[in-house]
Amino acid sequence: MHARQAAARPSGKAVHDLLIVGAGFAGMYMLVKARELGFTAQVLETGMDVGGTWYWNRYPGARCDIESLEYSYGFDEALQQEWKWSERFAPQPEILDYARHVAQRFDLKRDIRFGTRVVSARFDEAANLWHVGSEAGELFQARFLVMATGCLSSANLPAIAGMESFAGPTYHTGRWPHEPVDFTGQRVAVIGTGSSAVQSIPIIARQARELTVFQRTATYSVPARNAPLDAAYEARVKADYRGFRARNERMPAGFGSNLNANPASALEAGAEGRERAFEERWRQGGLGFTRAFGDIVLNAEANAYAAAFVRRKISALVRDPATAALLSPSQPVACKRLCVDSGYYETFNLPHVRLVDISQGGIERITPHGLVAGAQDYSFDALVFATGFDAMTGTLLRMDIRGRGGLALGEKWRAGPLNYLGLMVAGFPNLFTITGPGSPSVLTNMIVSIEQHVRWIGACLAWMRAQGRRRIEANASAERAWVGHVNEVAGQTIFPGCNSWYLGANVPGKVRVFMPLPGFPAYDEKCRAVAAAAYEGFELA
Ligand code: N01
Repeated sequence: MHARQAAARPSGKAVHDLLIVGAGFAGMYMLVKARELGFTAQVLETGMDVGGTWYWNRYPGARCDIESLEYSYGFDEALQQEWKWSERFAPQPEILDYARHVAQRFDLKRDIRFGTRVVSARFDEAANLWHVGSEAGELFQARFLVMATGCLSSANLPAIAGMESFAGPTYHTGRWPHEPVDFTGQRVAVIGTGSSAVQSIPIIARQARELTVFQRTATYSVPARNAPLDAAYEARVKADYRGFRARNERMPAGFGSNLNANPASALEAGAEGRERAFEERWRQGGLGFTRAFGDIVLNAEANAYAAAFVRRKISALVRDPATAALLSPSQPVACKRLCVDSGYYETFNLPHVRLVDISQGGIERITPHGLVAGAQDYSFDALVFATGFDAMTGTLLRMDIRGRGGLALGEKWRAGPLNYLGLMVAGFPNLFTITGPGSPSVLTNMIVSIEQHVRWIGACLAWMRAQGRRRIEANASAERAWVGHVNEVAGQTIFPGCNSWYLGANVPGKVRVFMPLPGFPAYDEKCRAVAAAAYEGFELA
């Protein structure tokens, strides 16, 4: 696979060097990187535009909870200098504009086929080629296949009896219509209280005549304190953007070097010290809340102090004590992904908003005019599923991916995802997953993890070309050891201690395995060491 050979096989012809599935931030940067290295690449994307998660998640109030100066590409100095964010936390339309800007700036769309859903991929051992099929029956071929399919891209729509019978419109937050949805004067129901619900509920409540929220598990949320982006802060960051990015990459979650993380233990701070620290973080807003002390996600007792603080805040914010109690979670804080809101708890003070506890029996059935839960009949005009995603593995497993000997990925992952570094799967040569399970991915700023993976894959492909290697595959024993390592690291945190989507617990029947790896810097170091040792843990041919 030489650049010169690549030039003789222009994109769009029979065999590409790379097929990249997905045109979100991962797929777009993978395309930039492939071109930079002189490889031909074709991106296949289900949607009709770039943006991935920001193309699909158009629900009211959708915005990023990583600060906008960080939730953006760092690979190109001119790009990061020229783009101007308007707010501390960017809203979805602005992030989508940014993705389109990147696509235009790097002329990406000529190598992206939109409206092309990949449904199958089969490795041809004799030819060292991946044969990839689309829903429309088209076939594509490439030497390498890169799954840039996102961690939260397969909507989780619960199978509730009577689903089809509801007479009004239904929506899923992750598949929101492209045309505006107006709930003015309507009775609306929202099922779910995760991040998407927490962001959309206050906005839907402003329009709806009546809003009923069906809650299975109460969620912790901290205020965003969103505001126009501070110009002086922006100037300071842009004066040394590279340094800022590098400092963020040394943070455990790949973001927030500006948050002054306190390494001290919450156990040693004393009651007053803890209250002061939590209060200060609450005032600042955002995910920096968990940086109040160094052990909030590591020690159950430290975590309990933080959790109790948020519960006290909920009691102070919500006037009706019964509603406040219902909104107060019992699991450790940040065990399920911490939410960041603008007026979530306060919304339940509005006279036309009510909260229904479905923690015991769930929803019994959907009816033509609403639903039945706890033997009670609820009526509404529109139904919003804010029920999340089949995270991390869902999108990959919905495709029929077959490696050596026709081995199906679904079969290989029957007991949970097995791979090495979250990047490659034994038995599936020349197939890379960007931010796959077993990598820090969803526990980090996704763009930091994406850029790290794309750099690693690009360097690996360039190295293989230089070495005359045509095939790379994770070694089965390296893979087993890696999955053990992920479990061990996760076991040292509070993360596996509740029914989160990190564990697949939100999808009925999904194997319960903790999928992401906590700790970006150590992981990045490991990936570098593997590459420096001629891709130790991989088999090359
Ligand atoms: O999904 P979720 P999400 N019956 O899985 C409930 C990212 N994100 O779309 O907790 C009744 O968190 C479920 O209940 P339970 C972020 O990483 C980021 O909100 O499983 N209820 C839960 O309350 C986030 O974590 C941003 O008991 C059912 C809710 O639905 C991730 O995406 C914004 C149910 C689902 O919550 C996913 O967030 C939005 C059923 N059958 C999303 N099934 C930002 O950047 C599920 N639920 C801010």
